[in-house]
Amino acid sequence: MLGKIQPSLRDLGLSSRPPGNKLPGYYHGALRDKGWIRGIEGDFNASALNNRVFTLATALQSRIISTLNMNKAPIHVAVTGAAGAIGYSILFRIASGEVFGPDQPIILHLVDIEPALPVLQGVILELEDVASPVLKGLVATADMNEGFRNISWALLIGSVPRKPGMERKDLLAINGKIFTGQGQAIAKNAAKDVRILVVGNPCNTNCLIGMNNSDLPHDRWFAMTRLDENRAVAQLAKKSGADATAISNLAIWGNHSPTMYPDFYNAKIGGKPVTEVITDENWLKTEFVTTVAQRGTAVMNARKASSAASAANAAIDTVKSIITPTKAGDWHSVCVESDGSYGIEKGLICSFPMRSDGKKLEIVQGLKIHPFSQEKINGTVAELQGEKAIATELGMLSK
Ligand code: NAX
Repeated sequence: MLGKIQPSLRDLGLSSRPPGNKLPGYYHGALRDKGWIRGIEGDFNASALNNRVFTLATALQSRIISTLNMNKAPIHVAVTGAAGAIGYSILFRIASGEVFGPDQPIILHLVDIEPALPVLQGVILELEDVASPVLKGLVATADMNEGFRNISWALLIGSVPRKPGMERKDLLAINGKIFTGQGQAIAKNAAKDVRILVVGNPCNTNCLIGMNNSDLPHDRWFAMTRLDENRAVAQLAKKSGADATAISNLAIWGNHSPTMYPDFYNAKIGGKPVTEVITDENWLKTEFVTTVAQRGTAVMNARKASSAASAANAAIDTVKSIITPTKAGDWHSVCVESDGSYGIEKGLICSFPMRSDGKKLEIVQGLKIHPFSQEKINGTVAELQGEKAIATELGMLSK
């Protein structure tokens, strides 16, 4: 029988993984010492290092987290394109508590189009089968008002993929319409604190369209270049032999497209400038930039499907880096509305080096831009300006 149970595992000083082989005693000891369990001595005999006890300890861990959830109000999180490939990867990680914390109850809104609803039913069955301690409700719908009601986060992933022979303008004409409607529906239905991450391509301009068709403050709108950042980090780690965690200050500038620019001149490996560690500057300017730019195509050619798990992972990294204070001196890539920093046209949704204090994001100021970088940034910004012109021509940017 369980007695008084209140705190989180972190409060107990417990990691989810007990150190060494002190499995049962580890949970039991800490819980008993703090007086948070009583009357289960028989089952928690610390000398009985056997599976039965560990299973019970693990069950207790879930139970504690589950009980804790009652203290916080649930947040509603919408994922569009929930029946798609990225949706299938991201939903289970959100449901695990990884993104918003193990003590934050979540109500997931799965939004997709009508024909995808039967598939969504299967996703719901599997989400139920996770028996997640944080997942407190599921809404599956093709109705945007219902889909965005009370949400604090919208991950706008759903969109129509580019087909062979389709121009960027054709894609914008189709997907822009989706984001016009979604921007309006989010503004009408979401919670006051709502924040929106656009993943569906062309994500920068879709974000611009959504933002311009809603009355929400513009600093709530983000688009995703974190996958490009992660790809760049992986390439630098591979080339230098350093661990991925040693790579810092890697910003993507511009558009999420092959024109994006991974700014290796301002990035660091183990605290040193990248160009001091990887002295082959020609490799950095050519092969490195091209590999990152063409990575999506490489995945597509090999998998015969576009990046999904790594894209879901990048979306999770993006949300976490928005809601968590950035490590001192570091930054991450997020596309936000340009305020004119670095001479980039005001109002474009552009990827910048960004820092967060856990609540608000800011563009990192004062970075020295190498002439090679400047040329690349000019190119990718010109592409964003072109997309904005098309969206304007299609009537998607006038309120
Ligand atoms: P899928 O084709 O597997 O899934 C898309 C889902 O969106 C489908 O279930 C579809 O029914 C749904 N959908 C279509 N219109 C919708 C609407 N109006 N409302 C709600 N749902 C709608 O694509 P997936 O691989 O999941 O990719 C989704 C999007 O992410 C694509 O636009 C893709 O280009 C984009 N990506 C963006 C990345 C980035 O870094 N920003 C990287 C990965 C990915 O390429």
